[in-house]
Amino acid sequence: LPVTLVHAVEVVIEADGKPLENAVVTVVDSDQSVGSTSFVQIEQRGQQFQPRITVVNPGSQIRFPNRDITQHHVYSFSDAKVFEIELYGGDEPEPVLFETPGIVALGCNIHDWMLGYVYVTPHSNFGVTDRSGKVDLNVGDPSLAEITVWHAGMEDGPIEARLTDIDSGSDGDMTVSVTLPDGDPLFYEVDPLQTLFGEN
Ligand SMILES: [Cu+2]
Repeated sequence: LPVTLVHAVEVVIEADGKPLENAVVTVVDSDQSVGSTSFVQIEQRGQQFQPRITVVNPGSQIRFPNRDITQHHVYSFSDAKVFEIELYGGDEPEPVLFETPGIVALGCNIHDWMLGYVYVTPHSNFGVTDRSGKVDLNVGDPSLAEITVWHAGMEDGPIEARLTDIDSGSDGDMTVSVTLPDGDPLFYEVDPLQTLFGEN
């Protein structure tokens, strides 16, 4: 059997020269990898989706527990998943099944500013950038590895890049620059008064 060496690579995503949080980076596997299903949760806490970005493989289920005192009404009209959880409080609604690869935008009927995403990918190797724009990925041969990068503020779909084509920083980081025409829609502050009266 061939031996597959795995290399740890740190990828940095930036926009306008600044680190970009909440970007989804996937490794495009040439060997048709099949991801595994997971069972995760996206909380409604402080009148935000937490986390704002969740990445899963098809067949995964997501719970949407409400940790606030106020009720929420979570929905998506996206092609990859249409669903609605009507006004609910702290009780635990049924988990939602995500079967179709694609990008699912989450909203709340009550709180217009609440915005979140579920990114459903068939690839098993993915990550979401942290506040410093970084994500650690394991790849086979870095000179052959292809990645995709997506962020909610990007105008078109995910962009593709080869790790060899990416600027390599002085500390060995691979940096990908993306363009957000209208800024970062996921960088929003919750009204302090709303939080005061709405949060547990
Ligand atoms: Cu809400």
